[in-house]
Amino acid sequence: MILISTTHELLRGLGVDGARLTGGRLQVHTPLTGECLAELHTTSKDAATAQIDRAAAAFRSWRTVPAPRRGELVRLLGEELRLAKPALARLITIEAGKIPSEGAGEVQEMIDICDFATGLSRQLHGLTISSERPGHRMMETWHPAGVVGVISAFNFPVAVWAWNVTLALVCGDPVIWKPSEKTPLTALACMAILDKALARFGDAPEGLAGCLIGDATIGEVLVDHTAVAVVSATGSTRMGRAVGPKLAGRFARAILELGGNNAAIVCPSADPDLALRGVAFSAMGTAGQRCTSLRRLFVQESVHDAFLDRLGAVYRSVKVGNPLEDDVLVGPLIDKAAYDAMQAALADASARGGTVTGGERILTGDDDAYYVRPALVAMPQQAGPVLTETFAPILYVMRYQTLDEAIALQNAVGAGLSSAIFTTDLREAERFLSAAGSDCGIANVNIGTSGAEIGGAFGGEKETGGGRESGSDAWKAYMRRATNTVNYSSELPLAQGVSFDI
Ligand code: UN1
Repeated sequence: MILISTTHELLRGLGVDGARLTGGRLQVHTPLTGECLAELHTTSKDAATAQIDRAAAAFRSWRTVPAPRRGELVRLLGEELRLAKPALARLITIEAGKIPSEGAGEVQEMIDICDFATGLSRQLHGLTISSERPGHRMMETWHPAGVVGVISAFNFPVAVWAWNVTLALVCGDPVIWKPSEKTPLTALACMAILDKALARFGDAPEGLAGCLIGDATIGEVLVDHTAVAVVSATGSTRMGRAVGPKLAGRFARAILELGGNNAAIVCPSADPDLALRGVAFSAMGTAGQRCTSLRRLFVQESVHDAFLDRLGAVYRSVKVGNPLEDDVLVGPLIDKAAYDAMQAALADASARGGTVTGGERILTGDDDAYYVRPALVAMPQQAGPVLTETFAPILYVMRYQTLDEAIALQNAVGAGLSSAIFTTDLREAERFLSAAGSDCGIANVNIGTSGAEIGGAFGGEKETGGGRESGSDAWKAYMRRATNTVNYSSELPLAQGVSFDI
C-alpha cells in the first residue's frame, strides 16, 4: 500500500493526471514487493494509428523549423529533467527495481544526452566533395527522415527513449514511443515532463511526440505503419528477429539494439583491485539486467584461482535486497519469468559440469518479489547457457592460456555488444582493440562492459543488430542524406567523360 501511494504522489508531482492510473487492464507491478501500482488503459490500435498520423502531419512543419530552434526544445527538456531528477529517479527505482544511484544515473544520462543533442542542433553538418567536373560543386545535405518509432525495454525505461527522442527531435523528426509494458509509469512521467518543455517552447506542432501504452501488439502498429520512417528498437534478439524483417519488408530504417553476451578478459598483468571492481559492477550491477551486463569472464590460468577467490568473496558479501533500504547494491529481478529463466540457465550449467555458487532466491516476505544472490559459475568450457544471454546476474567464469584463445572464445557467441580487457600490457590491450581483436561494438580497456557514456555511439554487431544510438554520429540514422551536385558553369560536361551531343 505504501508504494502505491508514494508512486501516485510521485507521478502527480511530475504532472501525470491521477485519473490515468486506475481503471484500465494493464496492471503495473513493482519488482520491489510485487504489489500492483496502477491499472492503466492501453492504447487501442486505432488510437495508435491516429497518433502516428498526427505525428506524420507534425513532421511536415517540424522539418522546416531551423535545427537550432528545435534544439531549444531539447534544451528545455534538459532543464525540466534537472528539476524532475529526484522524483523520476525514485520512480525508476520503484518501477524497474534499480538502486537509487543507478536510478539517478539513468536520469543523468537523459540530461547528458539533452546537452549533447542541443549542441548537435547546430552541428548537423554534411560534406563538400570535390567534383571531377569544372565549375561544379558536390555536397551532402542531411534532411529530417520522418516519424521515428521508439521501442524500449524495462531495464533502461527512460534513458533509451531520451537517447532517441533528443536526437530525433533536433534532427526534425516526430517521435512515437512504445515503452515496455513492464515500465509504463516512468514513460507517462517522461511524457508529462516533455509536455512541460513543449508548453514553454510554445509553437511546436501538435502531435510531435506520443506514447503508446500496451504490449507487443501495439508496437506492431508502429512497425507496420508506412509513415514511420525509422524504428529504433531495444530488446531481445528474438524481438529484433520479429521487427527487423518487417521493417526491411517495407524498406524502413531499423536501429536495432538487441541482446548482449558480454565478456571480459583478465590478463596476468591486470591491476587486481581495479579488475575486481570492474568485473563486480558489470556483472552484478542492475542485478545483471543491462544489455551491457558482464556475463562471461575469461581469466588467465596463472591468476585464475586467486582472482576467483576474491570475486567469490565479493559475491557472497554484496548486499541484495529492497533498493529503498540502505547500502543495497543488488535489487530485484524484474519478475518471476526472469527468475525462472535464471534458474533454468543455472540448472543447465550444472548439468554441463559447471560449479554454481549463489543464484538462490532471497525471500523478503513478499511472495511476488524475486530477489536472488548473484551467481558465479565456474564452467569447464564455453557451452550451453554460456552461449546465450540470460537477463539475470549470472557470471560464467572460464580459464584461458593464450590471449588469442581468449579473444577467440570471446568472439564465439552470437551477440556482439560490449567487451573488455583488464591488462596493463600495451601489446595485449592494442591487440584486443585491433581488427583481429574484439568483434563487439564496444571494446574497453580496464573498464567493465557496462556503463557507457552518452558521447560515444552505443550499439553492437552480429545478433546485437548493428544499430548505433546516442553519441558520435549516431544522429545520421535519424536523417536522410541527399547528395547534391551544382553546376555553376555554362557548360554541361558529363561525368565519366561521357559525350552526348544533341
Ligand atoms: C541497456 O542496457 O539497454 O552502457 C543500455 C550502459 C548504459 C546503457 C545500457 N549506458 O550500461
